[in-house]
Amino acid sequence: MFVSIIGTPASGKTTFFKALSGANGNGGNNGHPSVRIEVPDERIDALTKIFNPRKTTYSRLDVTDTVAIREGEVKNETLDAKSLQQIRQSDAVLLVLRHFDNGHAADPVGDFQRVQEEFILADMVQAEGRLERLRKQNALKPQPAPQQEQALLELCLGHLEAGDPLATLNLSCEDDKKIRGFLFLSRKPMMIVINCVEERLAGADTIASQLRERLPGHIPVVAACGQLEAELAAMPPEEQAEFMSEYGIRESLRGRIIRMAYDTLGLISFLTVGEDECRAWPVRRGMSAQEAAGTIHTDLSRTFIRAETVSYEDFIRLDGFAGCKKAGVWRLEGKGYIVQDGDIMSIRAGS
Ligand SMILES: Nc1nc2c(ncn2[C@@H]2O[C@H](COP(=O)(O)OP(=O)(O)OP(=O)(O)O)[C@@H](O)[C@H]2O)c(=O)[nH]1
Ligand SMILES: [Mg+2]
Repeated sequence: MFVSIIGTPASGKTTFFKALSGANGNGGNNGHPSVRIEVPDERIDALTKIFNPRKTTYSRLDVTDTVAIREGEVKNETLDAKSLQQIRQSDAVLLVLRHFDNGHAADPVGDFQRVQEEFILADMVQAEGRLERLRKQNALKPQPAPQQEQALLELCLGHLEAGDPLATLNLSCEDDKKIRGFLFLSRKPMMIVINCVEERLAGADTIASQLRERLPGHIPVVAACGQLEAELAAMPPEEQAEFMSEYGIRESLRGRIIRMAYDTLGLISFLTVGEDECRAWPVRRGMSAQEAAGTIHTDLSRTFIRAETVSYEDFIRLDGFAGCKKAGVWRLEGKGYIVQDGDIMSIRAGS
């Protein structure tokens, strides 16, 4: 899963990136604007103690810093096509809104609206370009699939022209899949961080509720002080607790963002265990056992027979697989089984 940090110039994107990557802390970024964060998971910690595997692997979230979206940039797509492309390719975006003065007064709500407008404009350009080709093609030689695509894009364009982001357009699952290929910006799952100076942190709730009134659908909003969080992330772990209590930070930003990202992306984790490896695998909620097997290895999806399944809670409560079998909670699930968060699975596959 791939999250891009975006925002207006000097809003604190790189500062938050450092807070998330632990700047000097884990040496993760080394000046590279992309970092892989491990998702803490107490279940994996506990299973590692039980199985003592050669390797422990947590779920990971890839976070990438971007250069600013500057006025005009997105519209004519001349200046920074690269960063635009990066946003298009990401699974979700984390929008940083500046709520500290830096010569220009802070206007987080206005900034949100400007970013949203730029996304809508860029999507209009994209939809119009494709529609132009489709209309010509359909006028010459009408065929069902391109005609359906034209109708769908016209629906999208109408929505955009009314000033609404595509995130608020209700589509059938099938149509949703079809338009994913266009990588529309205004349909990307979004999370928001209001970047406050310390003394504004307490008042940030007002901004958050003003924003929520303008937000389409469910966009989570949190407030944080980027500078404090970046300092915190760069500290040795033994100093972090004291710093956090001194500044009233209850949970590190990294933990909050990871939870928000899981929520926004609709992710859950299933687990695999053994002497070789204990591992958490992130999958989308609603995924079938067969699809989930494919995230381990594409071949496993093709050759899938059954998934040996037990919930983490049962596994702990009943003291392992033997206890689960005895209690009748150890299951052999078929292809269509919908994977649940915390399922411990072992895939039986043919050749
Ligand atoms: N007062 C205050 N300043 C901050 C905070 N976060 C970032 N800054 C300052 O704002 C400036 C820009 O921060 P960056 O993190 O580089 O912002 P950016 O969005 O990455 O900037 P560009 O990549 O140039 O668009 C720096 O001088 C930071 O020190 C904050 O929470 N409070
Ligand atoms: Mg930057």
